Amino acid sequence: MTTKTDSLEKSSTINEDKLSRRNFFKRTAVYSAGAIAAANVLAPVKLKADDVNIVNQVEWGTKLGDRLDKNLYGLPSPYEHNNIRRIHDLLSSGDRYATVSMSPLHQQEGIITPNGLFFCRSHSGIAQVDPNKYRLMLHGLLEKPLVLTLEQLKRYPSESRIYFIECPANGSTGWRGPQFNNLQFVKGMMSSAEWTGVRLSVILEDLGLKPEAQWMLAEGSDDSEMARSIPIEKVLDDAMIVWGQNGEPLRPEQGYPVRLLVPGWEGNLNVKWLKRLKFDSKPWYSKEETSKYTMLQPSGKAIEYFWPMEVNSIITSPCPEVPWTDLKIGDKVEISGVAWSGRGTIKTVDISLDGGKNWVEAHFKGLILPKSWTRFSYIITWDGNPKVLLSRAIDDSGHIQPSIDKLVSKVGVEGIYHRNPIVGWEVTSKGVVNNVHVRS
Ligand SMILES: Nc1nc2c(c(=O)[nH]1)N[C@H]1C(S)=C(S)[C@@H](COP(=O)(O)O)O[C@H]1N2
Ligand SMILES: [Mo]
Repeated sequence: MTTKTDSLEKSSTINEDKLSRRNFFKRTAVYSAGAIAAANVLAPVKLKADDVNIVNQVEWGTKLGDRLDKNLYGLPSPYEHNNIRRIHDLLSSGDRYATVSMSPLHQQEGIITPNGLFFCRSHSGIAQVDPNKYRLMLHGLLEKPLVLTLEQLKRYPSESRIYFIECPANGSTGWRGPQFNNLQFVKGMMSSAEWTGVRLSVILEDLGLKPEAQWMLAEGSDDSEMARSIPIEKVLDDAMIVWGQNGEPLRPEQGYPVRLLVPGWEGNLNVKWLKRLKFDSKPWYSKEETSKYTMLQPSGKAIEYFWPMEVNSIITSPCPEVPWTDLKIGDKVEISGVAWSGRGTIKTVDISLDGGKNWVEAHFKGLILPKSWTRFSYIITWDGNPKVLLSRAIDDSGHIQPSIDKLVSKVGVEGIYHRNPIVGWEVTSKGVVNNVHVRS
C-alpha cells in the first residue's frame, strides 16, 4: 500500500456548521451571560497543583442550587447545550419532514447513545402515536392470528439487549471523496441503545407459525407506511418487537410505542410505529425494496437484498470536532473510537498512524457484544509530527474493512449504501484534524 500526502483527498471543509470545540466554548460563554467572560474561557488554562481557589468556595457553592422540582424529567447541564443532533441541507428534504438528524458521535461515551441524541431517520416526519389507540396486528400464515393492545404486547416475557442501528446510507457522502470536515456528518447516521421487548421467536411459538411461512412483512403506521420483507430465518434468530429504549419507553423519534428491531441489519428494516407483521411464503416487493434500498452495481444491475451492515470502525477522538491543538510534545494522548459489525462480534481493531503503511493492534474498552458498538483505544506520545490516523476492524465472521479503492473497484460509486472502507483523519503538526481519504 503506498500512501503519500499528495494521494490524499482533502475535505472541501463545509464549515457553515462550525462544530469545533472553540465554537462550543464561545457559545457557552455567551450562554452563561457574564458569569464567565469569554476571554477567560478561551485563554489557555494554567493549572497549579496547590491552587487554593479550587478548595475555596466557587460561585455555585456559595448559594442554594436549583430546587429539585425544577425539572421533574431530568435535562442535561445547560452548558451541554451544544451536544445535539444536527441536520444538513445536503442530507435532507427542504421541509425537514423526510430527513435525517445526525448523532454527535464525538460527544458520546461508551456504547449507549442517550435517547435525546439518537439519530432519527424518518420518511414522513415523526408520528405521534396515542398508546391507548395503538394496535399491533399479527396475521398471514399463523395458526392463531392476533391483534394486540400495547398492554397485551408488554405481557410477553421481555428481554433487554444492546444493539446499534445504522442507516445503510451512513457514510454515503464519502463515495466521491471527503465531503464533510467533521465526524457528525461523516458517520452520525447511527446510534446504539439497550432495547427492551419480546423476541419474535417467543411470540411466534405462541401464535403457531405455519411451515410455508418464509417471509415476514413489517409495516409502519406513519404516513410513509414504511414496509419491508424479512426472511423468516432472521426473524426467528434474533428479531424483536421493542417498546423500551435505555430504560424508558421508546422516544417518538424511535417509533413510540413499538418498533421492530432487526439486530445488525439495515436501519430501514427496523420499522418504527409498527402497525402489522404479516407472514407469507414470498416477499412483498414494497416500495422500500424496489425504488430504494437496492444496491446499484457498476454493471448497471442492482443487488436486490443487502441486509447486514458490514464490519466498520471510526476514530472518534481525535476528529475534526475534537482536535489535538492543545497538546504539547511529549504528552500522552489516546486515539479512541468505535467498531461495529452487523454480522457478529468485533475481533480486532488495528490503528495506523501513517496512512496505512504500518498497523498496530488497539485494545478494547468495556463490553464486547455482538452487533453492538465496541470501543477501542490506543495511547501514543504526541511528537508534533503530522499523521494520518486510520482504523481497520475485523469481525468474528472473518470480514475485514476494505480499502477505499478495493471497495470502489467492487461496487462502484453509484450505490449510495453500505460504504464501510478504512477511513480516518489527518492530524497536522499543529494538531488540527481534517477528513482525508487515503487512496491505495
Ligand atoms: N415507519 C417507519 N419506520 C422507519 C422509518 C420510517 O420512515 N418510517 N425509517 C427507517 C430508516 S430509513 C432507518 S435508517 C431507521 C432509523 O431509525 P431511528 O430513526 O430510530 O434512528 O428507521 C427505519 N424505520
Ligand atoms: Mo435509513
